[in-house]
Amino acid sequence: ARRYANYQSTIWHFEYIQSLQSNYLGERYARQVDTLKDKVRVMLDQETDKLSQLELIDILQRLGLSYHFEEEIQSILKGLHGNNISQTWKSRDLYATALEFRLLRQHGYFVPQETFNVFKDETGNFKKDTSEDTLGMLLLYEASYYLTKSENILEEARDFTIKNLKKYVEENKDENEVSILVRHALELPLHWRVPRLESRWFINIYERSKDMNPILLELAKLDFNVVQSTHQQDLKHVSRWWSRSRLGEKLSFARDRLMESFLWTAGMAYEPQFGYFRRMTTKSFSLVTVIDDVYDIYGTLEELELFTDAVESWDMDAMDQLPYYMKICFLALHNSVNEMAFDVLKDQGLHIIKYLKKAWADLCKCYLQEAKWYHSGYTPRFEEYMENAWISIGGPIVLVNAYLFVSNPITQEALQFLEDHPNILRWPSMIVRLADDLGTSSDELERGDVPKSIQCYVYETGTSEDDAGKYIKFSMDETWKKMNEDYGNANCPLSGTFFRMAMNLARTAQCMYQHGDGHGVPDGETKDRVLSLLINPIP
Ligand code: F3P
Ligand code: MN
Ligand code: MN
Ligand code: MN
Ligand code: MN
Repeated sequence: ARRYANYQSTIWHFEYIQSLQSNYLGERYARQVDTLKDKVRVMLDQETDKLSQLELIDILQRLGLSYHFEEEIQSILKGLHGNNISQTWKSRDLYATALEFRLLRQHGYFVPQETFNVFKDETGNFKKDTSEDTLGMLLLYEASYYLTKSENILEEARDFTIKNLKKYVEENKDENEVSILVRHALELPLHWRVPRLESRWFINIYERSKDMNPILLELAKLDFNVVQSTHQQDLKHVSRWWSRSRLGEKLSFARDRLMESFLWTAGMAYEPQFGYFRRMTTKSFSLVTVIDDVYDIYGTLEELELFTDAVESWDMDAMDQLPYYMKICFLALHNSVNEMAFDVLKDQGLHIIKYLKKAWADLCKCYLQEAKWYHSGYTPRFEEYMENAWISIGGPIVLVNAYLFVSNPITQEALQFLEDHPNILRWPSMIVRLADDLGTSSDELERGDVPKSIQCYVYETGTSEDDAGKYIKFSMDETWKKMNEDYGNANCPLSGTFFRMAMNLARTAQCMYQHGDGHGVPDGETKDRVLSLLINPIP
């Protein structure tokens, strides 16, 4: 007897997506953006006060504008990182020190955690009076999330600031500018937030700020709307592919989640120059979602073995043995992936099918492992589960996409590096897996599925579900520390762009599953996000 999941059908239909029309497409607005950009460039150039420079960079980042000024920002930060400039501008100011620390680390410059020792007293605790500096606390809090595993000063700073900021919120229940920022920060630190979503939120806050600069605000709104219009073009493109594939109707047991898939890719890279990445990777997310349902819900174990063999061999002959629904699924995958590879072959002269098919075969093998565990009633140990589950979540496939569809030239060295499952694939994928398990496992278990991380942990240790949930969150936090550490590591053939996309994948997962199953359930929080990021321009 086959299972069904009773997933809701999609709320974003083909006709609706194709009917989207933005006023912001075209030359007129692009020229306005350019004019405003020039004005901001002058601001960056003429600002000589160090602190004001950093504040401007921070605002530009939060408004989603910094991608226009990467060179200018790099050169300012590089200048600050040089040791021989005078440090008096920040002297003993926590706010300035923490802001500089965060921006430098974010851009890959190493700053030692001991920088914050000046704010501690003889007993090694953070000084009492620092806790009265709310903005300083807030910035130290944001900085502390760049910590690596062994950085205990930052760990202490994080505990200390969380405690004091919570107290501040308790005592300031009214909505003032600072308390809104503090509450938002305590919900999730900046370092863990999805950039595009954060910008949409921050533009509104900035509009009401007493320090608001009208040029920055105007550019932020305009740029948001212009970029949104390019997202809509991507969306229309990939929705034509989805509609032609007819996967949504042919595999009626599976999730039809094109829009949600696109939201993931915009979370990973929203900048207009990554349109090709978004289009291709939305296909991959949608295919992952369908194929995952084949393995988790509809397929019999025998069918799943055949499907896995077919993907591994990448051979059309293997299709003959598959049932009709799997033929549709296999050929859709085969055609889509081959077409992506054909693009690369045309544009770069490189033959990459071997790498893509390996990534898909790895994924299917891990799906099959879970299906076998489920059908035999086996509960793995936590580590044993994770060793398979960080791949079965689809992280590696998505990140291989992130490399292939952004890089020119693609290098053999990087491809081989990625094939060996390096940590740069592992850590973000683990975070996606753990976040997904927190958001989806109760439904999955009810329906019948392999035990997920929480259940494996409960089974292995005998703790309560509650404690297991805490342990999962703790593991996510520990994984962020490892990711922070890797980010500072230079000897890797992948670019800063790739690292940022990898971290954004983890951030997007934390956001998608923040209030339950944001990928599977289309009309909750996710619908609001789609509307505010992809559909409605900022007035
Ligand atoms: C595989 C799925 C998802 C996870 C999607 C996330 C990606 C591709 C980074 C949607 F389609 O959810 P699900 O909860 O069913 O995955 P699982 O691995 O738990 O079956
Ligand atoms: Mn359907
Ligand atoms: Mn699955
Ligand atoms: Mn699933
Ligand atoms: Mn799940």
